[in-house]
Amino acid sequence: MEMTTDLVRARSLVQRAGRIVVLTGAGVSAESGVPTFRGAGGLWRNFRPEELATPEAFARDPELVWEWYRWRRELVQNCEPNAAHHALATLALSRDGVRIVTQNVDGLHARAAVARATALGARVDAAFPLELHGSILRSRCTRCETRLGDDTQARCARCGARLRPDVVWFGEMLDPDVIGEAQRLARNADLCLVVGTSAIVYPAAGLASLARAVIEVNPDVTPLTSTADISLRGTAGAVVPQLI
Ligand code: BJW
Ligand code: ZN
Repeated sequence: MEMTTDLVRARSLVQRAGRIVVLTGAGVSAESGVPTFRGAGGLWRNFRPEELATPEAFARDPELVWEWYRWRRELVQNCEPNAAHHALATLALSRDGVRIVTQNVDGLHARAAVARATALGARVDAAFPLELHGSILRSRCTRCETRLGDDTQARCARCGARLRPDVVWFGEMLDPDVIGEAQRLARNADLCLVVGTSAIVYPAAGLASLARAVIEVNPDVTPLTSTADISLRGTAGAVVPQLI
């Protein structure tokens, strides 16, 4: 991508912003090989994600839903963070006041954070994302508070109830502490950098409009495009490293 006027303006906005919230979606992981939800390759056995990522689907057919999640766990474990994850981790580690807030459940921001922090000899915390929709790498009990790392057992060792992926499905509340913290960060931010989200799923999509300025990075137009201060049409892996 050549240095367009928009890219030059966007770089200067990033440089001048004191506080930045980075809001990411599935598009940031597309170049790592993780399929997005709503684009080509988003289907699994002809199911749309909206048909499987719901409490109703899990109640109806937990084995089918688990099969989808096990397939996705294995897929993301065989993917690597890409240039966009690494650039964002570097930004968060190299400056105060930058926080990554992700809708993704794939753990790739956290893996990039560990890799960059190790390389820079920095503390990793600043680059760990707030995970709005949880993580497919964890399971949790459907009855008690038990949470587990990657695990294949079907039932909770403590209470015997069925385990489920530790993610937020449609119609479920986000963790109030997590969304509350994300909203506080966005309200105080000079800039929200929105990368690779269709911006149709709420309350995550509402975060951008809380910040003073918005830069969007997406190959396609989204509901945020018309109100964004700068809209950069391109892929995360190509644009984000040039921006930072
Ligand atoms: C690239 C690229 C490249 C491609 N580089 N970019 C207000 C109005 C209307 C409805 C609601 C509302 N408030 C709440 C709702 C209901 C609902 C909702 O938002 N529905 C809308 C769809 C209309 N929200 C909820 O249910 C939420 N809960 C809630 O609000 O509780 C209170 C409540 C309950 C009941 C009623 C009302 C209120 C929970 C939402 C949970 C979302 N969960 C999922 C699944 C997580 C687990 C899993 O992964 O299995 O989260 S759904 C799925 O969508 C996933 C994602 O995080 C999320 C967002 O998707 P994302 O990341 O934007 O991906 P895509 O695929 O949509 O887009 C990819 C983008 O990347 C595209 O734009 C591409 O162009 C781009 N791209 N390649 C950069 N290389
Ligand atoms: Zn339990």
